[in-house]
Amino acid sequence: MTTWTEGSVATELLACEAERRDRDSFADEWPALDATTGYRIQAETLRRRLERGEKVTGVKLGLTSRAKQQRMGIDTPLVAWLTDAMALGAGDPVPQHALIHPRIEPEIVFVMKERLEGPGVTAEQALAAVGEVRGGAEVIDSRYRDFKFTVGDVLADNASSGAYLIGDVAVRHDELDLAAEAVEVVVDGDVVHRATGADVLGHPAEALALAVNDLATRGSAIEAGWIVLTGGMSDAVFATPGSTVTCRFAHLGDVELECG
Ligand code: 0L1
Ligand code: MG
Repeated sequence: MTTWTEGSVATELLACEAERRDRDSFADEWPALDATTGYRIQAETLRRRLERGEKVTGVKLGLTSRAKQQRMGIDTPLVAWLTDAMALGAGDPVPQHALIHPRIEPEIVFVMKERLEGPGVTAEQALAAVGEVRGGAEVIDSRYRDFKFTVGDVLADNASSGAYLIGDVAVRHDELDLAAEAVEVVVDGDVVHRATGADVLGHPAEALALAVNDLATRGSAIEAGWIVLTGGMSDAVFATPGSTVTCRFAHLGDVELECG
């Protein structure tokens, strides 16, 4: 049996990503891989991403809605990193050539106008640091077979990061009732999921506060200009090649992805 270390798990997960290879959870081979260890491995994979030239563009939360928690069987919200290598532009298709088994989920996105540093940040204080609110779509991917993982596994795997697309409609947070903002996930014309901002921890600003307070425990903050994906509002849908997935927000416009 392989004896895993934080460094060798980081190497393995980045190799799986580069080779589009999935693998089993580490649970059987390293039962002690808990959330704390997962975050340390995540920090090491970020260090290696930056070393190869990627730039941090922001932060993503995961498992902030009941729909996502129930699907993945984990009820702990996750915090992870976004880099410029994950950013998609309008009209870009899902990068199937680089991903293993991508799925798409709708997200409420904050663009930060001010630096935010925990601990002790409330949702109200967090919202005051937000410049713009946008709709978004995250293309999640997992290096674990069938997206089967423990909390330590998924944190080590940067919370299933893949790619993300931000919509082109921007509003100020005080122009919109964010808890009431509705989204439909439409696959080839059929609505398959519906959710609202309230599905994200009651209000997406609660997710932002959670992220910044959690990052503070590891000595990090959220910088001005960064984006924050507040977590899948609904369950994700498979990015089946040939299909089109639209995250249709009530006031934040359509965020559409061709699945390649
Ligand atoms: O694979 C997953 O679903 C874990 C990451 C969760 C992403 C999200 O809830 O936004
Ligand atoms: Mg997400």
